Amino acid sequence: GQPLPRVLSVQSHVVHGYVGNKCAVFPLQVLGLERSMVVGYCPLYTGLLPEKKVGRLQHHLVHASGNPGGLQVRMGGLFPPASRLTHSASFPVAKCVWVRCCQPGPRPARYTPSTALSAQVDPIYSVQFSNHTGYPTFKGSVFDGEQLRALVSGLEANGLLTHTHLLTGYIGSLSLLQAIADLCSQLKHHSPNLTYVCDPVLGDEGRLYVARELVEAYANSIVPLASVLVPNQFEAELLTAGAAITSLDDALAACEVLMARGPHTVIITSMALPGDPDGITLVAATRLPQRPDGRLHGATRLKMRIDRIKAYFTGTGDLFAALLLAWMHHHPGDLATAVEKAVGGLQAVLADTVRHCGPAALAAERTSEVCALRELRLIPCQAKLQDPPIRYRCEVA
Ligand code: PLP
Ligand code: PXL
Repeated sequence: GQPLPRVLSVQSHVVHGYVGNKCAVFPLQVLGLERSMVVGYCPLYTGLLPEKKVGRLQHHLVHASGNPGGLQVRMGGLFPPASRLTHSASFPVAKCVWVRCCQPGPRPARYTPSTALSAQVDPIYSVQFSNHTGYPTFKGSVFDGEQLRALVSGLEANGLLTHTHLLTGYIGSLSLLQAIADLCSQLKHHSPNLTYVCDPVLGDEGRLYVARELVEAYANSIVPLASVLVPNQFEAELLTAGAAITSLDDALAACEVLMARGPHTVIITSMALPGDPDGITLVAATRLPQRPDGRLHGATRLKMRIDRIKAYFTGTGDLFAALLLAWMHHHPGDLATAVEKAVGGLQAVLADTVRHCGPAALAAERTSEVCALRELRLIPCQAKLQDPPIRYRCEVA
């Protein structure tokens, strides 16, 4: 079967608040890329298992998995009809799990220990700052390429460089970006099917917030290595030699240009189209075959219009990239569903944050207090990240 996901996420750390890895690690963990349970053999048990028993169950299942018995474990909710029960599946650890036997039978003589519990998210911090850079001040330090190489060599020496996914966001320095290119090649050596989800953070709305030299480095060294590229409108323009994107067709053309250089999937995450000041348009294109029974019956060019939320937030792109990675993993061959769930989770967090921060959502002056009030409310929205309310649907572009 599929190797269990292990994500290496190279992004910012902030002590207070939510950008970079603070926006990525928790969502990836609660979306099942951390501890998932592998379902094994259970001749006896049926019913709802309270939280305090989950640990025991988990322990038991680790030892029981890998055999073709037939137990289903699900978080909450109802079981699928018996005909849809499979021998094994994995689900995130939740407060309650349903357990039901589907194929009682003799206990096998030998249990194969599962590796499910080693599926995990490993963060590397590209910077460590007190808070995000939109606050009136910030303190901290930036990681460089040499420091990244040191960590990677430690992982390698212990046989820990076995990640199935690489996720990168804001990278402040050219030397770190070059080390990431090398890291990616090294990871591919161990996992030829590595999925590299790259948010090429360069700037937004016409403003560059990294050194110029990074544009070229992304275009030449990183884009060819990426599997899934998630630029915003400005970044897509920069990476396609500056041609303005002012229509859906321009956006699709930019996706083609970028895909031709390597990535199998390109999603322009937020575009302002002329004539639609109240909307944000997302455009997605993929070379991966899409399931005919998926949300858009195999379509590989998608668009989605989202109502613009009138508020200023930081970290939304980071959260989107993490959610997309998780949902693409859970819905292979159905990019439309993955995008809908990622957008649904993000919108739920934004709506809750707006509700919570009141007038500060719209304050033009970025005082520390305003910035702190606008921090994304990821943790209170855990349930909505896991089961996102879907208000926006993809359409065929
Ligand atoms: N292990 C397995 C396979 C189970 O099905 C259960 C179900 O209860 C447990 C462990 C723990 O439950 P109990 O404490 O009821 O034995
Ligand atoms: O969300 C992007 C981001 C990443 N890392 C740091 C930031 C920001 C945005 O402000 O300050 C340190």
